[in-house]
Amino acid sequence: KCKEEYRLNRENVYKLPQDFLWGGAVAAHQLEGGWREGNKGISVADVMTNGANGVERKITEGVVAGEYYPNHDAIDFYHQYKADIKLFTEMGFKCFRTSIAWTRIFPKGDEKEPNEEGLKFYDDLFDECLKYGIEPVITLSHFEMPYHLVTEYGGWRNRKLIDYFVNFATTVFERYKDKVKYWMTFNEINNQTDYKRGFSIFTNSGIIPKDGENVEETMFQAAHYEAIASALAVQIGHKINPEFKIGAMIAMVPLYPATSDPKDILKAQRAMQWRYWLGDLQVLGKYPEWLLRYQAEHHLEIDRTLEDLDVLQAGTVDYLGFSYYMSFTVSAHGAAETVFAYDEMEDLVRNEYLPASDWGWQIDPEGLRYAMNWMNDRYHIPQFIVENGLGAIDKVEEDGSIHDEYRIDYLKKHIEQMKLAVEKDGIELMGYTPWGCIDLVSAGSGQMDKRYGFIYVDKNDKAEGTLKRSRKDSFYWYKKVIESQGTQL
Ligand code: BGP
Repeated sequence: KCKEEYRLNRENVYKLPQDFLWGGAVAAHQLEGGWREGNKGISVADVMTNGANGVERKITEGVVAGEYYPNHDAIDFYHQYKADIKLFTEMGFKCFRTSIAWTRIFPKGDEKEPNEEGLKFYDDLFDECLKYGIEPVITLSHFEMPYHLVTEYGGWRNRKLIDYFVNFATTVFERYKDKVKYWMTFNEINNQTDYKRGFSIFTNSGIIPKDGENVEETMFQAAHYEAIASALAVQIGHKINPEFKIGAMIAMVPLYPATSDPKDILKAQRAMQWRYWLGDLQVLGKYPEWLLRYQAEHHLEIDRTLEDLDVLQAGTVDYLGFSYYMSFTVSAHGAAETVFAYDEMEDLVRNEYLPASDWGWQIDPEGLRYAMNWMNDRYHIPQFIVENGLGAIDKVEEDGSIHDEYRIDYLKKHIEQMKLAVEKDGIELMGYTPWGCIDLVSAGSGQMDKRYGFIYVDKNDKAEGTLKRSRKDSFYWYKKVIESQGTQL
């Protein structure tokens, strides 16, 4: 049957489908603001330290008086979303990816009854999108879990979190079942495999390491519970509306061997396995063999029941959402020049063939095609590029214009490779939503200066600015790209 469908749809297989989801992506805590409005509770993102100048961000014990947290008011999307969606419409968006702030629905995370004001906000937001024919694409958990779940339960190291997440997921699936079709469970769920950089484990799992704790074991435990919660949500979602498409969301950064030395090749292969086993849990519904052996060898005690393994099998995702910004290169001979303070297992080196952004992210459009093929060979399910883009400092000219040709160049080259992956390699791709389609607070730094948008927002790191929105050159460019179905780049 599958073959038959493939043959019948052949005409569409090798080009972007007519209903291709062009759009843009954001996350609630990075643009909404209104952090205490509508009975919203405090999320981990609301109490994170600043990460300017490469300092690692941490979850603090509450809000420090006198500190400024840009995400508390962010770009005020909470109040200005109607005008912003109008701008998205002007660009021709077919979809809009955002997240539901868990703390708007369950302010502390462990309540039984949801907060009606929060539910109403997203009703209005989705209605506004649908009014213009824009499909909402919704992430359930995007680095913004309730802070109370961290202080009271220790974050995702606690099995109880599964119930709280499932309650949250069920509530919003029920409420928006006729408004939202595309969902993702956890944003960049695999970031935490890089647990030695604390930021990823704080944001993904709300884990504040305790003295003497085996953080690796905690990471495996938290990730396991998240995978179970995700699998349960997939099953429940499909019951609530069989039309739902519920995806995984992984951070895709391909890891290349530095040379053809077989030692480099093995090291890069291992690094890929290490970063993507959470994809295996969500797409294949099972643990890879090497990981089970690794955990046993290191005497890591993971609470993992046979029933859990059945849940994983029964709750595999419909598609694979992923972010793509850059590639990494790995050497078995030690990192001569370290690119990031990173898990030493990966020993990253600079790739001499690739330029880098101002933040040191190595720009690699062909890596996108490579990554899509790698994932397709492994998973054979539809893909969705839900983040891609260039973070840069933009300059506003005297007449108010913003000439961001560097951003256009970045996106153009990535779209070219995305099209080759579809047209030449036959990969089924659902859509493309560049990150931060409107300027917002950076997740890595917690600041405004690293901008991704087609739409400029007048606000700086010191909270100065009018919040006025203006169209960058990339705005007009992307509008044409969508209009021409990606043929005019
Ligand atoms: C991804 C996150 C986003 C986003 C993006 C850019 O990891 O899913 O939330 O912020 O990266 O990162 P940054 O904001 O650090 O430039």
